[in-house]
Amino acid sequence: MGDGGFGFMMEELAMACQHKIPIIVVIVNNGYLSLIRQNQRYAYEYEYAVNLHYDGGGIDFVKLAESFGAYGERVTKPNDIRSAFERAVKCGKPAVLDIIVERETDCSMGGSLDAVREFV
Ligand SMILES: Cc1ncc(C[n+]2csc(CCOP(=O)(O)OP(=O)(O)O)c2C)c(N)n1
Ligand SMILES: [Mg+2]
Repeated sequence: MGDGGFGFMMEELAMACQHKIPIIVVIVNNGYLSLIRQNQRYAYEYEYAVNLHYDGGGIDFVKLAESFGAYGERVTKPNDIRSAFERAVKCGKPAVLDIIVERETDCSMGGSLDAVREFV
């Protein structure tokens, strides 16, 4: 899920820890509410209240995971994703992989299926 989306429901991680349910949360972390950022930029030509880095310092999802009693790991290189995922599987408890991605890559989007715009 996105970093913003994880913020909407991160308390569920505490529930998973309490009940020892070894889910793995993979965060695609661009430091933005990017769907909203894109919509603002392309539909309204402004950008407002969508930056989750808070003046350069983002939420530390690894520490957050650890504070709940879960396993946490940050990944910054694509080649490290597989081994991080293997460690998350092996740890036997709820885990969060905080995968850092490019901040302003645009995704396909549109107001209807036949009006989806691709950003290459
Ligand atoms: C509870 C809730 N609040 C607001 C929204 C509106 N919303 C849809 S996508 C989005 C941004 C999500 O950001 P992120 O999860 O970081 O994904 P990104 O687009 O950056 O990949 C928001 C706020 C929502 N879907 N659900
Ligand atoms: Mg995001």
